[in-house]
Amino acid sequence: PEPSAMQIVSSQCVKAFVPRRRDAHKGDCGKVSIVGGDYGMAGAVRLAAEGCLRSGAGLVTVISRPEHQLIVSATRPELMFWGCELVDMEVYLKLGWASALVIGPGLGTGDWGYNLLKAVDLSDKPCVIDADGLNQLKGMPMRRKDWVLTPHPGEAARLLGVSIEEVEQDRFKAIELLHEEYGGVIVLKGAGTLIFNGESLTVAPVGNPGLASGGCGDVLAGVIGGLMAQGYTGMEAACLGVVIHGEAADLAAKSGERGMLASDLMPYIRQLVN
Ligand code: NPW
Ligand code: AMP
Ligand code: MG
Repeated sequence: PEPSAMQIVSSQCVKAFVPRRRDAHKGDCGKVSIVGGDYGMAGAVRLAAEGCLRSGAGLVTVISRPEHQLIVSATRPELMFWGCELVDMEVYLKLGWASALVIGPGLGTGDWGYNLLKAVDLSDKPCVIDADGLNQLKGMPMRRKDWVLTPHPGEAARLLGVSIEEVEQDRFKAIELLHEEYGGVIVLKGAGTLIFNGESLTVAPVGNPGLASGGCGDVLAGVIGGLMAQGYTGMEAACLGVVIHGEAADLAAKSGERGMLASDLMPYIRQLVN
């Protein structure tokens, strides 16, 4: 894409939100299944799921290791939970129930995560692929129009088989190559996040170094998935999601960038989608 044709999204676009319909019910505000959280990374899927709820999704189910039920349900009882040891029919039912899927936060790079990613692909639902979902994607013959991939420069480098420095030296080239290879909408994260769907290239000059802490990217994946489930296209959800996430960080940074946590974004995400 030509950098000169780049559009800029900022806080203006979050004003696009209209109030919920007065007769809305949870079933028509979007259902999302969020898949991830291998051993040691329950927090990633838990944060993505709360980001998703705070973006306005009506119902959110976490699919994770059975051992993670207590921590997820006890710390956010609004979430539903399905413990997955092996990918069986129940997992396909939980994926089929959703209007959009998010896979990757804390998914891990082992067989458990690989099999879940294959199940998400078979389910044929609009989806967000983040974190270890992207690491697992490398080498899989998958390419879709209706997915949003959210790599940070490290994940982008792995997907392209180049160094992080090469990605950062020419982020426009990197996002173009990622789109060529994988299709859909690519969100190349980092200061000045780029978003590209093969036609239009957008930059989001939002957010701040307070976001440079574990879990912030997981929240973004949940927000984008929540917006897709509420009817936004992948490109709309990616642009809106990145702006909401970055603006939330800018509001949270009023108490300081250093020491900001992914959880600190939640109340501001809610504020920005209303
Ligand atoms: P370097 O060499 O350190 O400078 P990984 P991860 C690079 C889960 N999490 N600009 C960075 O470079 C995730 O969801 C769980 C440039 C490094 O090489 C994943 O499933 C949490 N370089 C899993 O952990 C909270 C950048 O990328 C590499 C960059 C692994 O994800 C944390 C790091 O990436 C985490 O979210 C930038 N802007 N950003 C939990 N609470 O459960 C990154 N890099 O190896 O894919 O590790 O991103 O931590
Ligand atoms: P992850 O590396 O997956 O946890 O994602 C980190 C999130 O924080 C992404 O949305 C990045 O774009 C954002 N982020 C990290 N550092 C900065 C920064 N210095 N300025 C703006 N956004 C950032
Ligand atoms: Mg991440």
